[in-house]
Amino acid sequence: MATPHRLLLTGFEPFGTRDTNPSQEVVSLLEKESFAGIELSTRILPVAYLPATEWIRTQMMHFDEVIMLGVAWARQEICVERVAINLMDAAQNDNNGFCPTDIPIRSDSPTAYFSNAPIKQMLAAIRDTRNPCKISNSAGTYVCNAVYYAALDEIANRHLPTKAVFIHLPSDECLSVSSMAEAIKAALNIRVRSTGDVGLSQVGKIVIRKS
Ligand code: PCA
Repeated sequence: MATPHRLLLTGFEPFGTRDTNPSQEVVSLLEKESFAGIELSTRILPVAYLPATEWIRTQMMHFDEVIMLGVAWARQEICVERVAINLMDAAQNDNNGFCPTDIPIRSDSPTAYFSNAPIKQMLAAIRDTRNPCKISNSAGTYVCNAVYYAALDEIANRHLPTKAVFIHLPSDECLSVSSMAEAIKAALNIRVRSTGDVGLSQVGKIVIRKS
């Protein structure tokens, strides 16, 4: 029997003035389902820079693929994030009361990482579910970006085969949670294999050179 694809799916608890988070609701819908060939693990992360980034780093070595979800309330589409940047710059406190301004996530690490997952293929799978979606080139500078960055940094530092992607969900006023769950299910069913030929890119480093 083929070894199951070990997939970690994460969402976030509510934060700020909201008492729900669609990413948490999508994770709780999907964790009730079973997916052929996939060993699904789920986790709801605290909206707190330090515990969330520390925890995600400890997980990278245990999974073939990691799909992280969060909400971006102002967005109207499902956004497959291309890049994570080495910056914490919060417009509001995290749930631990931490509000960093212009602080690197890890001072000796690269400026940014590209996702090492086949984001265009994931986007196509989501588009096939007829939900609004796009590639986004900024995951922001709040906790979602920090978790994404920590995941890719850990993969790069340890030379892990794990594939990681972050997907921002829109407000549930734009799209129902069940539609979002259908879309994420489609992305998850791609089952990105580290040994397969679907990966379009390796973990990339962007180096800003001073001229
Ligand atoms: N969205 C926030 C953090 C948690 C979440 O769901 C963000 O975009 O950073």
